[in-house]
Amino acid sequence: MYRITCLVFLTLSLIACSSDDVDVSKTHQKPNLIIMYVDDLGYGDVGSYGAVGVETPNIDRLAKNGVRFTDAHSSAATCTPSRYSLLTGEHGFRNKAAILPGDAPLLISPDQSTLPKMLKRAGYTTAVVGKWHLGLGVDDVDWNKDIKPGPLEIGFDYSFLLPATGDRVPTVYVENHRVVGLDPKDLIQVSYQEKIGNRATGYENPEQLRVTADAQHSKTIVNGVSRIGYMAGGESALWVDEEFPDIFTEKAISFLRRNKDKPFFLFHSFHDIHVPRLPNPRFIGKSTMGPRGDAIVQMDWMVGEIIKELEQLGIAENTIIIFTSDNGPILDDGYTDNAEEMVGAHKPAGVFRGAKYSAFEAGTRVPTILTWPSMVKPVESDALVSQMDIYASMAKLVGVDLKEGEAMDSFDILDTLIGQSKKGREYLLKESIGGLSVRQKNWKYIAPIKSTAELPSWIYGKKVEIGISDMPQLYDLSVDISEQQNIADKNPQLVKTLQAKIEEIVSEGYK
Ligand code: NG6
Ligand code: CA
Repeated sequence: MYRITCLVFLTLSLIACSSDDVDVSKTHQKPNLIIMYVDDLGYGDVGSYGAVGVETPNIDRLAKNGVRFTDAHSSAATCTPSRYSLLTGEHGFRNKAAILPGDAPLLISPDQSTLPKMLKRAGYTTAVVGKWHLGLGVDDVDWNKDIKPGPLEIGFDYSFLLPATGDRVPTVYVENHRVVGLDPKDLIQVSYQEKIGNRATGYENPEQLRVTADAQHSKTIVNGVSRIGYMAGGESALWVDEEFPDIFTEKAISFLRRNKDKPFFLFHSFHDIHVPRLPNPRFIGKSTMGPRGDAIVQMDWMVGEIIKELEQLGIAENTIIIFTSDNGPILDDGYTDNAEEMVGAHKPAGVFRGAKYSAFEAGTRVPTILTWPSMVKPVESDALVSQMDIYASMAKLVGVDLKEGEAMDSFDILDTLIGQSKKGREYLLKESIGGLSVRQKNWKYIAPIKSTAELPSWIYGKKVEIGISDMPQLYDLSVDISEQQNIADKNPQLVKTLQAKIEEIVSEGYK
């Protein structure tokens, strides 16, 4: 009861503060926010969501002490659109967000509203550490000069990035505007079209590889692993994949230490458990599932280090942690790392059908936990929520009035996110490879496409069910959680209504 009263008071006082007389940025109680954004982590991949074959004690501790969501979603079944939505509060398709190459320009315009900018209006200091994959610069980025616009131009005060993905060049870190450790006499060149420079490639020199890869991942070899794209130069700046957990943790912790006395937002964006999965040697063999499981153990260790640091700094009580993933799980995503062979009884997607890329539930339904020790009591919530809703909900919490059109697909569901209510969204549109689907309560409708020939060709090599077809699909998740019985034929009226709803949300937004 005390917590509820306290929270209501806090929220109300912050809202009151947002009017002219009091400066909210001076309010002591404003909570810190850390979003721990794991890459490709499936619903069933952590202990508190049913994992076998890997233990995740730190994440399980979060789940035990916070709100554990069972129907929470990324906005899309792939990375770039999900990240775009998390940071802007709008669907990726509104800005044609799709999986970006490593040399793509910045997808979010410096003129756009963003979650970190909104929090800065409330006095927060902001940082992003880890995977970016939202593009950098304009046109052809020159990696040897100031790389901008980037995170600093869209609301982050500090950034330390893995620019795209672990499997894409350039394989260097970018801190604020600069590549870290670059030798000006050995300039970086990147191409996604043709081979440049003398570095070996996977297709020419397979004997140099530590892991074999598919054709797309067989270009420039760095650290014994071939990547997507070609890269020349920058030898002194090349990353070592096995160092990711320590380097990203160190950068995140330094940010926490520097900002412990004032409200901050840290977007802690993990490389794990994306491919290539090359965990640090101290995590090898710590699961029964090979590199994919060991990468989960490594990721859980990173979570634990942050929690420990918050406790040591004395700021854990008033820090909100949101732990979640950018899309569902995938076993083989281009490298032969035995993920399929060693999965055993473990179910990466839990009971859900599909995987990363898929319109079925597993594409976007991801483990999602919110903790806030001083305010939030442990509870399980089956509310339908989206990562896009963090934006409007946080705005409410910190007393920022959103501008007209800002975060247009984001709902203020603060009470639900902090476990005070079980009321979720009425509708949630989802993007997956090739198409759109919509949830309305327990109904799931997947819109048909004219022809499956519209799907990108690389997807056919995948052993995942994309879920999109040329037939309408309707599932009743209340009795068919694994989407096995397509009942579209029996419910033509509902199919029509949900198809119209998709078109309405696309053209006008949610009403
Ligand atoms: C795909 C890659 C895949 C992965 C994905 C991005 C191929 C065949 N597949 O295009 O390996 O990199 O992009 O993953 O190239 S995500 O989690 O960042 O969306
Ligand atoms: Ca991803």
